[in-house]
Order: sequence, then C-alpha cells, then structure tokens
Amino acid sequence: MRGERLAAPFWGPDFTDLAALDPEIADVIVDELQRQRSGLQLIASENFTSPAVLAALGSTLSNKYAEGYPGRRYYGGCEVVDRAEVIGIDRARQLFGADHANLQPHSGASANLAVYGAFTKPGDTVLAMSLAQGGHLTHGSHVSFSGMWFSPVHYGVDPVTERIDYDQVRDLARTHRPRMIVAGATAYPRLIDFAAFRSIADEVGAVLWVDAAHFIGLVAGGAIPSPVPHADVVSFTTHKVLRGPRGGMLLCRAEHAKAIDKAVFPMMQGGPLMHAVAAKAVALHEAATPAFGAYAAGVVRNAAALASSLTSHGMRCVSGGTDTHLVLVDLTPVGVTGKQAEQRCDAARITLNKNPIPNDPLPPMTASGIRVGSAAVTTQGMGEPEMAMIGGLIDRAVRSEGADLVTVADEVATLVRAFPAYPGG
Ligand code: DSN
Repeated sequence: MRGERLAAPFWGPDFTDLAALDPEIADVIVDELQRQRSGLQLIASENFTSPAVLAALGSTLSNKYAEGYPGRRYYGGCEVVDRAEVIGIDRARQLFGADHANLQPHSGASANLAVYGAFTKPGDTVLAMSLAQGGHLTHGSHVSFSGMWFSPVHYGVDPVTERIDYDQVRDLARTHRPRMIVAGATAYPRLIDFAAFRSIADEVGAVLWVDAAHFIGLVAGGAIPSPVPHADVVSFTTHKVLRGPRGGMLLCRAEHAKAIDKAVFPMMQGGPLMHAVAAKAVALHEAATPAFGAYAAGVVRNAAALASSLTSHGMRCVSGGTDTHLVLVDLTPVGVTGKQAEQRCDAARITLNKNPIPNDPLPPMTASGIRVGSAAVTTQGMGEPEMAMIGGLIDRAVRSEGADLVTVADEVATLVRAFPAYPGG
C-alpha cells in the first residue's frame, strides 16, 4: 500500500542475532568451528585464517558492486572500496616484488582460467604436470575446461627420484612447442627449479606460468625461493599457507598487466567480491610481518619433522621427504589404501586426504597414498615434538580397524586442547 513503511526498520535486533534469526545455519557455523578446533587439520591446502581476515570477509564491502578496477569502475559509489583494492595491490606488489597484481579472482581455478584467457587461444598446446603425478585439474585434465578446450601435454616425475624430470620437460617442450608451460602442483613436496623452467620456456618461446597456490605462503614468508623473478605470470590461492581468505590472486610482469586484468574482468568474471579483496589485503599485511616469516619457517620445519616421524613408523614418503609444507605418503608398505587411511583417520579426528602417488596402480578414489600438510597445526603453535606425536597418531589410526581409534581420538583431543585454534570464546 502506498505510504506504508516496514514495521521494523532494517536492521532491528531480529536481523543481527544469527542464532535467533536462523538457528539452523547458526548451528552449522558453530559446529564447523567446533570440528576445526577439536581435531587435527592436516589437509595440505587448508589453514586457520585470522579473526582480522574473517572480520573483513564479514563486512559490508560484500554489498558493493565494483566491476572494473580502481578509478575505472562501471558503477558509482566505488570510491571507498577502491581504497581496499589499491592497498591490496600495493601490498602484493611489495611483498612479492612483482610489477603487477590482480586481487579479483574468486578462486584458484578462476585465476587459472584468466591465465589461459590472457595468453592462449582454444586449441593451443600447454605443457604441464599431469594430475596423476601431482598436477592440478586446471593444468589440462580431461574433465576440466583446460583439457577440453586446449591441447595439454603432460610431464611427470622421475620414477626413481620422484622429482620433476627436467630433461623430460625440455624434450616435451622441444617436440610439442607449447604456447605455455606450467610449473606448479598440488601434491609435489619438493622445491621447483623455476630457473630451469624459465630456460626451457625461453628455448621454445613459451609463456612461463607458475601456479604457486600451494607454496606462495612459504614464498611470502621467505622460507623458499620465489617464482616471481622467473615467471611471466604467477597464480595462486590465498587460503593455503598464505592464511588469507578463500580466493585467488595473480602476479605478472608489467608487459602482461593489461592482458591479465582484461582476462579477469570482463573476460572471465563479473563484479569482484570486494569483501574478499579487502580480506586478501589484510592477509598480505599479516604476511609481511616478521612473525609470518617465523611461521613460514616453522611450517617447513614441521613438515620435515612429520615426514621423518611417518618414515620412522614404516611409511614411505614420496621423494624421500619434503622441502615444503606437504608430505605425500605411500601406504603400500603398510598394506592400507589411501581411502581406508582417510576413513580411519577421520574416525580418529585426524583430517587428511587420500592422494594418488606417482604411477599409482590404484584409481584416484582409492589411491595408494595420503597427503598431509603442516600449515594449520603450525598456526596453532605446534612444533617438532608435536609433529613426532602426530606421526605416531596417524600411524596408529591408519593401521587400526576399530577399537584403538577411540583411544587415538582421545589423544588427538588432548593434543589440540593444548594448542587451541581460535582460542577463547
Ligand atoms: N584442492 C586443492 C588442494 O587440495 O590441493 C587444490 O586446488
């Protein structure tokens, strides 16, 4: 009816108390917090982002449409959100020593899609690590746009050392003359020789793209070498070791800045998620602190300690160990599949994932291995003594079929109580 007003102004108390307004979803949020706190979170691509990052994510920046880039938006009223994006871009450029940064990709896959958009045309040949040997879906898997629309050629690891076979990469590059070469993986525990990739790319005139999603946080903290001086473009997610919000980001050389920005918007995405852009800026601020450098070094130390503990319990670490935050474990010597191990560990409140090992005889949904990472437990403040304990707990869970899982779960609960995630409240 004309002239009528809503009975209660937005936002009255009914809309600010989530538990009162929507107890079902409030329960989900509280239960997930409780799940994260009450077990060991060892998925190598996860972490606990800070309350400051969560505050930015939960802010009213979520309300704003801002297609375009700072100072060049389609909509009005962007002068405030512009500031968040400018600050974030400056922080990213400074932290990584990059010419250009784009903070708008909604996810790692969106960032990767934009890389294809910037540098390739459908049908172009792209040389990347195979998914089965540690690569990623967006690196040319037949079930992804990257395998459907492009012509992927895949390299793998040396069967003996289980490290990237750079001779094979060079041979494949010479034979197939790819438009783009991808360095980066989701289940490769070793450092990548970016200079070797650069020289191969230069030899065949290819674009060098580093997908640094897994290890960019270690680069930010100065714990491992940076791909930025070598790559034309670096893509990554912001929520793994980097400990930011769920999302993606791109860094590139000045000469590619326009192409990358255009590929993100308007080619692949619409309006950026400005609350996520602001949260990425907060994470970059945190990552530039000395405390984050200490954290990154701790992540690497802890992963090495976890690898040596698992080895001491009779498991085989692929490539013999790790240089990064992740450990890929072959369970063949234990006689348990990755799937069984994941289920048993789940029952013991140890969250990790089954993972194929190089040349795995089992299908991916069964897999011969597990993948574990030290990012989240290091955020909780755990160190090498705790990694030794965790190796023992994983060993007992993986080998157990029943009763002992309850005891392991109790020990996990005691351990995480001493290192609470999101303490207080
Ligand atoms: N799903 C991520 C991982 O776990 O490695 C990669 O996208």
